[in-house]
Amino acid sequence: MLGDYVWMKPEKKGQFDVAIGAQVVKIAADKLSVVDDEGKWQSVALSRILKVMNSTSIEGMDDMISLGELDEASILRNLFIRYKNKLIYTYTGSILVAVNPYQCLPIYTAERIKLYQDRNLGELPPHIFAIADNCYTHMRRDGQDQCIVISGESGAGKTENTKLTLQYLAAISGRHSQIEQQVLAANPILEAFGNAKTIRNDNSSRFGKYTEIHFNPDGAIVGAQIKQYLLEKSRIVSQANEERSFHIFYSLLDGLDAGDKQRLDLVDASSYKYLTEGSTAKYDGRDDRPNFSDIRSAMKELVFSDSEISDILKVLAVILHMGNIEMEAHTIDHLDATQIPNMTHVERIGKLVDLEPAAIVKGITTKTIIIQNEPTVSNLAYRDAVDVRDALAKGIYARLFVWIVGKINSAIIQPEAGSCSLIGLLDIFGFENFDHNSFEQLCINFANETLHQFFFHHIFKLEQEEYDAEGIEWNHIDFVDNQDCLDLIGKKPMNIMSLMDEECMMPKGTDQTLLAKFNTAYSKDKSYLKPTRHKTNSFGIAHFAGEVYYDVQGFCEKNCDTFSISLIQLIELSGNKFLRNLFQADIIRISQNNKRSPSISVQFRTSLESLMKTLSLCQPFFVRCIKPNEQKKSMLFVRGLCCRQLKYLGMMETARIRQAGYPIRHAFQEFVGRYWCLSGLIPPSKNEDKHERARQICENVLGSSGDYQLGTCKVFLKIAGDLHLEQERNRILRNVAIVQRHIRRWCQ
Ligand code: AD9
Ligand code: MG
Repeated sequence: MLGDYVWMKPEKKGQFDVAIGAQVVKIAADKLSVVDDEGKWQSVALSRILKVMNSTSIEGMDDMISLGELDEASILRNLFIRYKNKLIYTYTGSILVAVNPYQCLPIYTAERIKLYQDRNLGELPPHIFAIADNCYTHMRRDGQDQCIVISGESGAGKTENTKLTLQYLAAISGRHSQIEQQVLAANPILEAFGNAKTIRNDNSSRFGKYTEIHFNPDGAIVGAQIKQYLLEKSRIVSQANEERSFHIFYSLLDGLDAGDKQRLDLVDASSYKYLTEGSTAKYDGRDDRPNFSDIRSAMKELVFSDSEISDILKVLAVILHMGNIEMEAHTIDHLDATQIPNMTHVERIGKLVDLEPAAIVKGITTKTIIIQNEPTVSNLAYRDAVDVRDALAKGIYARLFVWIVGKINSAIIQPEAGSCSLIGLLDIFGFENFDHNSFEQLCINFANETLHQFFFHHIFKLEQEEYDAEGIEWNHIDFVDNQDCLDLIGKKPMNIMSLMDEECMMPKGTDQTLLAKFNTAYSKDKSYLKPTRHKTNSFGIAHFAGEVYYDVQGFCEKNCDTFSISLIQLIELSGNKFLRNLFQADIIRISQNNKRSPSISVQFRTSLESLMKTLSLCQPFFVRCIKPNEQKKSMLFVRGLCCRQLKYLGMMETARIRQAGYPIRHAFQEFVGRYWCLSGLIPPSKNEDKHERARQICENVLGSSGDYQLGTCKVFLKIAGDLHLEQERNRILRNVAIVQRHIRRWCQ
């Protein structure tokens, strides 16, 4: 009918296959004119119209669960309609979906914080504050630890929502204590050292973070703990075009006063090779200078001593000078070697951390190996020397980052954490599938598979609870989760990660021999994809979020992460205690003749296992962040992009699990309003028992088909049941129209 909203098949084949909403504006014999959700006028054949839109989908709902039709199209449209109205938050039960607005909305004020305090979920419009408040209330009421798992792809808004949650918790538990200020002060430090500008996000977190906030029995914040995961240290030595290194370097160079700068022999960011690979030292929207004083004050708040701050600055300066050491290839006795023609930067490093320049040169241009208990020194070829220099810079920064997190933790830890309850906030990298994927993506995607399973089991449980609340009997549906994929990567014996570790131990292990082993070991594994003609050096994995191919180049080196003995020996020679301290564990390991530290994949798996154990003891809340466009623009919602994210964030699983049970649900009132004509010719009266009328309608039309069940508030329908009801309704309306036409003709 004119003015009706309908679902339409996508315009072209090959487009992402999700129906779009449209309003009918003109009706002709075999065509309809419609305006689709994107505002496009179209003249469409009737065959493109799928069905009339459920009333709940037209204006959108606060909670997806209240949508009468819960499928991919309606989930996507609901978010779109709300986003257009600047409603960026939407519930799916207690799961919060947050679409990045890319603009400051006036929804985070002190008044809003007050408004959301002590309110039930769903009482007020969806909001991150409501989730934070619910967590807090549950924790205080039940004494149970809570966690909020915030996920989404780069730039989707994880870190912003984490910060908002933290601010909310600090405000409502507010004692304005020093510890509260310290917990809040941790963030600017972590962002300075762990965040960077990337193509996807100007303030991208290059590490995963789990923050536990501890509360005493009165509900006041008494401490916190931060765990970090997998810092992207390769960023120290190279950045893609339009990207930067970690913010701290630019803040430091912009914010240091002239005296300090001179003491560290530093000049502008544009002079450092390690800072200019991406050709974007400056960019709109970021002022590095005031940022530096904020970082310093935050460090003071977290009791970093003056000498520690000074040592941190020295170490950062060392890294910058290191990148500027120029090297040249040459030969000694017909063998490849490397020389350093200009010693300026080497000398500067020597001065900063009290090292002999000659020792530095030896450390990065030669290699010491032990042959028959005798150390033997050989020269490194140019490329290898550059790699050693870069490894040293990366190794120093990675250890500095770990030290900083440890320092923050020592200031904010609650010594008697046992007597407290806690809320954990997980802000961790989303699923990644780039044109080129490597070892890091494998680790990140493994973490995402693990978290997906955790989420999946949770929504399954929620669905079960809805059926229980409505008194609906349903056979427990068999649902395949992603266990196979988890097994392949890191769980079953001889998994991908354990084969990688094995290869690290082999004297002749290479990336190629590793790939060959994978191909043999997993030839029959459905989740494993062999190299293709175009990707001969890669293997693929069928992840829950799609297939990803990983290039094995560099896998062994990245996984073993060995820091050469020569470099550790070089650090040992430094007169700077702070630097030596950063490498303490390595120095002890070498002195105990234990050459290997646990591989990166072992470390990552261990910390992931411990995280999952922690999360499983908490009541979880989930926040799924969506990036609506790639251009960081406000009010632009790209349907295909959002749909892809909804899929891999598992939001469509809610629909899938529903489809396996009773996917279509109507409140009795609404159901009777639409289908009353299927139970006689008398329209329902205001006070009539709608439950009884709904029962009559279902019995009349669906009989004992098993395509429906009546709950306490809703009718639950299978697709077939819904279709049958619609067909019957259409048939009756057609008949009524025919009768009306006859009557009109007879009256004329
Ligand atoms: V990454 O994986 O760390 O690269 P995140 O953390 O998911 O990513 P982030 O929270 O940093 O993304 O958000 C990216 C940018 O989007 C922010 O810098 C803000 O400019 C913008 N943003 C995100 N959420 C909001 C919001 N609720 N209100 C306003 C927002 N702006
Ligand atoms: Mg982030």
